[in-house]
Amino acid sequence: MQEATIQLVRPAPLAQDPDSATPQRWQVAQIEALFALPFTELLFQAQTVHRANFDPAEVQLSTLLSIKTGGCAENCSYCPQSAAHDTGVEATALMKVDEVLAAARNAQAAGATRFCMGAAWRGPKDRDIEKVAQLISAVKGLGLETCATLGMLADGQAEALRDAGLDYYNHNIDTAPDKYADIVQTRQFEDRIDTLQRVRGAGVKVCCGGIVGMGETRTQRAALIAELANMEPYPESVPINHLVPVEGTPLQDQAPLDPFEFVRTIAAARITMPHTRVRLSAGRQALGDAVQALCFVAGANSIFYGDKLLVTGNPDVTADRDLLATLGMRAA
Ligand code: SAM
Ligand code: DTB
Ligand code: SF4
Repeated sequence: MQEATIQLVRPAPLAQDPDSATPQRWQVAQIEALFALPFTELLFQAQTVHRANFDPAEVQLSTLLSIKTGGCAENCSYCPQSAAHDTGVEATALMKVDEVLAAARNAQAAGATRFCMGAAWRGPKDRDIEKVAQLISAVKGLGLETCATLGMLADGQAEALRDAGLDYYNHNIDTAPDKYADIVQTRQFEDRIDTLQRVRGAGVKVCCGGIVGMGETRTQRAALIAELANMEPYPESVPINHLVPVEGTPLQDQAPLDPFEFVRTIAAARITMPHTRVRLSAGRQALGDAVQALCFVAGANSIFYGDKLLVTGNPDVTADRDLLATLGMRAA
């Protein structure tokens, strides 16, 4: 019964793109067909896939720390940390080991299992990598999983991070390939793919997702999910951010996305990437508890946990604990 329903939206054998050297697991049109399902049907399918792979009551908790804030040379139109936008975010130096360790200990005491260190760099210099390597080793020494997001990596840098104890590298593709140039002009979509390949090549796990609510079409949301799902292998961790429109950025006045469309995006990620951690990332404050609960039904099973993201707000730790308790869910 369940299998028959799934076959309705994913006919076998899959049509292949004749120009592609490797088989495309998902065509954009197939993912659009998922988005077009009745909402209840889509959530049923997503929950079915979710239960086959995860305990549906468990949520993994990752805490973020901005180890080097602001003054970034890239012009990402969503980002409050770009030097190109007047957002009032002050540029800071890289944090010291003892400051980072104190934050990591707090996160661990609050129940986080992964600690993600973010730096507002276009890409790190080799001397930055040496310093971040010390931070990674120190955090890893606490028994936390480590994640870093430092921008584009050059040859050898992913290996150096791996040797320091890095478990995951976050590097988002952010939007559909054909929307990318509207959102960022200082780099190309392919630059992101190059770094992701370096991360994979070094044997570091990949955390890669995107942002929805930037004025993209539904087809472009489907294309974002297709790009992620067709990675070989697909990322171990997929953060889905809802745009936080920050004053001073070019997207400050972007109209909010229909929340059901956000939930559909989560469901499409779950169905197309059955084993990945799908993470509710930026924008949870605006989503509210009821929409987040729908996202858990749709297969989200990770959140950014802690009172702050990098520079913008996040639900506070007590609110998240209350939400999980209310829903009868627990930290993984
Ligand atoms: N500089 C590095 C990079 O771009 O990969 C790491 C930090 S960057 C802030 C990490 C991610 O945060 C971006 O790829 C984007 O997905 C997300 N992000 C930044 N600003 C956001 C916003 N206003 N709303 C939603 N997500 C945002
Ligand atoms: C991700 O996908 N989202 C996080 C994390 N990876 C690095 C960052 C969200 C940033 C939101 C805006 C801010 O606070 O700067
Ligand atoms: Fe810089 Fe990353 Fe922000 Fe882009 S998203 S401006 S690369 S910190």
